Amino acid sequence: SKAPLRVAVTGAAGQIGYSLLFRIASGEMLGKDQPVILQLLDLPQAQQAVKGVIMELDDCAFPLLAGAFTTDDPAVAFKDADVCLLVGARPRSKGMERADLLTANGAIFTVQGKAIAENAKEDVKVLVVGNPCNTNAYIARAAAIKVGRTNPANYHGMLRLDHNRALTQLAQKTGRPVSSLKQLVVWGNHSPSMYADYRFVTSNGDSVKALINDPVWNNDVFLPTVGKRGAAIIEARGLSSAASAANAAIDHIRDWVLGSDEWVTLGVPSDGSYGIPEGIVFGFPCKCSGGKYEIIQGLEIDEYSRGKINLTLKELEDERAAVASML
Ligand code: NAX
Repeated sequence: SKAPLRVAVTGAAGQIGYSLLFRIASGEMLGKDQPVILQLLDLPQAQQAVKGVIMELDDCAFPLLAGAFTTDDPAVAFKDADVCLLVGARPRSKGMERADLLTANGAIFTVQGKAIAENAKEDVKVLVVGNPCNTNAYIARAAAIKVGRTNPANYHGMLRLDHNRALTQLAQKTGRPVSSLKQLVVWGNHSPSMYADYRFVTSNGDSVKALINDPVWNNDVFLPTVGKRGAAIIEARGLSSAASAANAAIDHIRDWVLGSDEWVTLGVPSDGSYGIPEGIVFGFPCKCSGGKYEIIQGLEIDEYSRGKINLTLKELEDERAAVASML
């Protein structure tokens, strides 16, 4: 049987953690034949709660769960990690300005990026879920690059929830099964500025744009619905998206590690593709195989799309400027 892989999860006591950990332990992320060890990180005051979650993990008797521990020390949590899911972040409190949120998270993700680069496996795969996830990933990557050792291409932000949200909107609009929809991409920042782009989407060979054939739906319904979905969930549930966010994190890592023939949206550090400045963590269409990903090249960017991409890029450039002095 396979040797266990080590999966570090931060913010393990939180609501996303509670949806995520059980699915990782049951093999849904890394494969039904792949044992895992869960290395959980949370703040000192949350250690007791994480211990309770580990008791429940124990009580599932998952055949693939080869171990689990909790710590408040990033060096311990990231030791020899193959995959790091950075879920814990500083939430925006009442009256907190956006700049304060960015710097509070900057402090967390510089520490964690450095600790990953010093302690994890050299080919570690890192996915930042905690918001603002693109810029947090950018910060962790910058801190990791200073240390060296790990692969700078492997610091990602999570756009997959936006991708999945958009897929279901398209399925409901066309009446086609979600599994039939291929070639969706969500460009940019995980924020309402994201650009969910269905110009290339097909369903069993049919163009979804042609099937929808409604010139105002994109601007008036689709983009606002996907862009403001997080707020709509909070409004309905009284709590932010958790199970769907955990599901998206599992999808992102599973496709990256185990491969995907279809396009997937990954938030990855730009290599300059599509004119996005190098290093900005941006939603791109990607293909994955052999544990590696590549950005799909050569897609036509029309004037409307360029405008949308520039807006979401501008937001990320502003965030980058706000944290520049910390890096
Ligand atoms: P919770 O508040 O339920 O849990 C967060 C946990 O993180 C807490 O247990 C807290 O103690 C811990 N934590 C805080 N700072 C930490 C640190 N420095 N090191 C380790 N642990 C730390 O939040 P939850 O609902 O689980 O959401 C977690 C994050 O995901 C938030 O930042 C949220 O904004 C973000 N989201 C990102 C999404 C995405 O698509 N990228 C969607 C869902 C979600 O909004």
